Order: sequence, then structure tokens, then C-alpha cells
Amino acid sequence: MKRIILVSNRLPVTVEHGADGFTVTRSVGGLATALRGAHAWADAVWIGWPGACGPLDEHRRARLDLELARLGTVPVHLSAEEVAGFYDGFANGLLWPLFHYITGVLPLRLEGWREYQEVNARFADAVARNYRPDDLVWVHDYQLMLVPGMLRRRLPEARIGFFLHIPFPSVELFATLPHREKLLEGLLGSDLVGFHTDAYRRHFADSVHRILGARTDPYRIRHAGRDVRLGTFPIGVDPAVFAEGGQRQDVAREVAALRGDGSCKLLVGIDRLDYTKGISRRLLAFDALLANRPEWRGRVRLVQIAVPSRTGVRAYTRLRNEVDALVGRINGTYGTAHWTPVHYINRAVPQTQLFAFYRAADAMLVTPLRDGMNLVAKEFVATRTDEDGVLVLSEFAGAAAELTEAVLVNPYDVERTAEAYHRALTMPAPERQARMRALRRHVLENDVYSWADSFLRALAIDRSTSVKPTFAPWPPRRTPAGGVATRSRS
Ligand code: GDG
Repeated sequence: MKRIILVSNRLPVTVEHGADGFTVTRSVGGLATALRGAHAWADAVWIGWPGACGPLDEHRRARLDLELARLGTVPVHLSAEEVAGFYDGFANGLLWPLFHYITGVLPLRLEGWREYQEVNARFADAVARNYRPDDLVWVHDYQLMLVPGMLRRRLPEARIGFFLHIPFPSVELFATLPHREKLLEGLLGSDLVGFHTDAYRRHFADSVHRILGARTDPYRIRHAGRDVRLGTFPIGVDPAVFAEGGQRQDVAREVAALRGDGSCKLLVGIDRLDYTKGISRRLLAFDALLANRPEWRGRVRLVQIAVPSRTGVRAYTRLRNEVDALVGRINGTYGTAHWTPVHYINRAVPQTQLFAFYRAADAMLVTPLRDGMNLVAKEFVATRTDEDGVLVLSEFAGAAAELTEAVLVNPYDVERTAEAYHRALTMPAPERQARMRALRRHVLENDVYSWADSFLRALAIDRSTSVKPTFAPWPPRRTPAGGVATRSRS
């Protein structure tokens, strides 16, 4: 079996400092969970940034690196200046909003390109140092788009794959980037480039064609005398973790406490506090529901968990203030001594509570303005072994290309989103169950292990083999009334 070198900005570890040194633990969630299977595969190694480790003398640095090696990881240590330029500046200040079509927060002065190139070069160095002939190299996400090209120059024979976890935007938007050629050429150092949806894959091929003038077809690009294959690989979750978690005794007690006597319905939102997640408009739609349908006052509440994120980027501070103000306004307008409409939790909650929220929700609100995939939607479905609960899902989440039995909404259309909440809250049990059963079938059949497996198999196979499409094209079919058409399965 081939050895795998995983490469991502963050290592799946948490380094904590104490008085007498540090402890290194594996972290859970997100990419860490997604790649756990691949990391356990053969003798994989994972290269990435272990997070800010503070000033370490040579001796302590060596001890830390040894601890990390024990977990099968290789650190790329970044200075505070590198993090500010590469991560906060270029990756999260420019690429993140642009790739999510949030042009309002784009900076006037583009910063961090030099650091982005330097840090990508350091990652490429670390891979080259650890590379052995016949390894599969799998690079992840928008922070490291130059790495495949840099590696290709040093290791012409290496088998290199790249997966983009966020959307690839339409060429009209991508073409505005001053660094567009360099970024595309970086990605084209890969043998295989993977995306969550067919639409992102098409957007990438269009951009390569229009910007570099390369010959492209839907699954292949001819560039610099090489073939680069493209594929659609929608990421999934580990359904067993959520099924078991949702059925635990302590979780059941928490669910009972959340639901109370059942007279007040429960809407739930769980997100990083990020402007792409649509939290402000989700709150406005809840406001509209209470304004337009007063019968819901005192009979429904929204629990919104918003995990602080990227606090070093200005747009995130502004968002925090906006959400604080909206929550305050809704609670001030409608709240009574006995009922608080919005329960807002601005911190991460333990996984037990996450399971309980998924399990207790009458409707789960996943309404991002744009999202590569959105794992929360799939985790919710995986947790609902009771085959109940409604998923309200944005058309602009990658997950909408697969989860067409959700109640699909345009999150920019606040009034109709409010109506979708009403529809979810009043949906008859047989319809709820039929939709949830169909959603569960899909989420259970397309889990995170099949995602990693299919990407690695496609990367390992012969370079001339094409990668088959996996799912129906976007947009999902809709009924004229704005409802959802159930996807027919052959
Ligand atoms: C990127 C793309 C794509 C959230 N709150 C808590 C908590 N979480 C966990 C969830 C979920 C994860 O965080 C969030 O994953 P998402 O997929 O929703 O979003 P991003 O972080 O933006 O991820 C995204 C993904 O990459 C994978 O390709 O789907 O589109 O943007 O797992 O459960 N976990 C705990 N407490 C919380 O309060 N324990």
C-alpha cells in the first residue's frame, strides 16, 4: 500500500502550555475527523501548522517536534508575522470572502501575497523533505494553492492531489484576483484536483480556459505538457459517531431538558461566527416570522451557537457586533418575563451538547450565504436516528446539491425564508419522516470514509483514467412555489 502525505494548514493537534512545559493532544472535528481514516491508513504522515506555540528555545522545540512525530505529524512552525500576512491577510482576508462571493468585505489594499508565497514554499519544502518515491501527496484547501506547483518543479514524478474545501467561484469573480494566473498554475501542479460539487469543478475549468487559455474538458485539463484530472468528491461525515452520540443516556437527558413540556418548538443554528454562514439574515428571518405570524410568539425559540472564529480579521469583529445587536433587538422587541425568543451562545459547546441540539431540534437552520459543503447539515441528519426533524438548507451550500429533500431556501430572501421556517414547524409528521429517511439514506451511503477513499483511489490510479461525476448537477430541481422536488433515484 502506498504511503500518504497529508498536507493542510492546521495540524489536527492542540498544543497547550503549562507551567512545566506543554501537552499535545489530537483535536476533533472538521478536517481532523474527515482525514482520520486516511491518516490511519498505512504509515501516513500529516504536515501542517501546529498553531501558535509561543517562544520556544531550541531544546523545547525539539521536544515538541518529537511529541508531534509520535502522532504521525510534522510541524511547519509559523511566526506571528507569517500568520498575520499569509493566514489573516491573504487567505482569510482576500481568498475566503472572494471565493464565497462576499465582495463587500474585500480589502482595498491587498496584503499578504508575499507571505502567502513564502509560507507555501515552506510547506512545499517540508513535503519534499519527507517525500519518498511512490508516496501519494494530498494537499488541502485555499491556504495552500501554490504548493502543488512548487512541488511539481522539485518532484516531477510525484503523485500530487489537491482538494478545495470551499467553493470555487465563477470565472467572472475569480478573474478579478491580481494573482489569478499564479494561483491557477499552482493548482495545476496537481495530478488530480477535487471539489465538493460539479459547479465548483466547472468554474475551475472555465477559469483555466479563460485565464490561461488551456485546453479543458469537464474532467481534464491539458497544461504544460501534462494532464490534470478534475473530480467531484462531496465530503461526508462519520454517521456512526453521530448515531451513537445522539442515543447516549446523558444526551437523552439534555434533550428532555431542552424540549421541556414540548409546548415551545425549537429551531437550532450551529456555525462558526463567520459572515458566510448567514447568521444575521437567519435572525432577520426569525424576526420576520414573529412579526408576520404572531401566533408563534411564545411558542418557538431559536438557539444559535456561534463559535468565535478568526478574531484577528476585522470583518469578524464587525459581524460579532451586528449579531449581538440583532439578538438584542429581537429579544427586546418580543421577549417576555417567561419567554426569550433567541438563546445566543457565543462560544464552542462540548460535543455532547452538540448531539443534544441536533437531536432536540424541530428544525435545523443551515442557511449560509455560500458554503463549500456544510458538515453541520449532514451531522444533523446523521444524528436523527429517530427519523424526525426538518432540515432548512440554503441553496448556496454545497450540501444542497445532494440533500434535495431538505426545505431549500434562498437566504437572501428573508421573507420567504421566514415562511420556510413556518413550513418546517408545521410540516406533518409523515412528510417530515419521509424526507428525513431519504436524507439519511444519502448521508449514510456517502460517508467521510468513502469520500477519502474515492479521492485517494482516483489519485492512485493511472493518470490517463478519467474521474466519473458523482452527483446530479446544481441547481437542485425546485417546484414553482419555491418548494422542493424530491430527487428521483434510479
Ligand atoms: C470548511 C468549509 C466544508 C461547530 N460548532 C461546534 C462544533 N462545530 C463543528 C461542527 C462541524 C464543524 O465544526 C463545522 O464544519 P462546516 O462544514 O459546517 O464548516 P467550516 O468550518 O466552514 O468548514 C465547509 C468543510 O470545510 C469540510 O470540507 O463543509 O463548507 O467552509 O463539524 O460539528 N463542534 C463542537 N462544538 C461547537 O460548538 N464540538
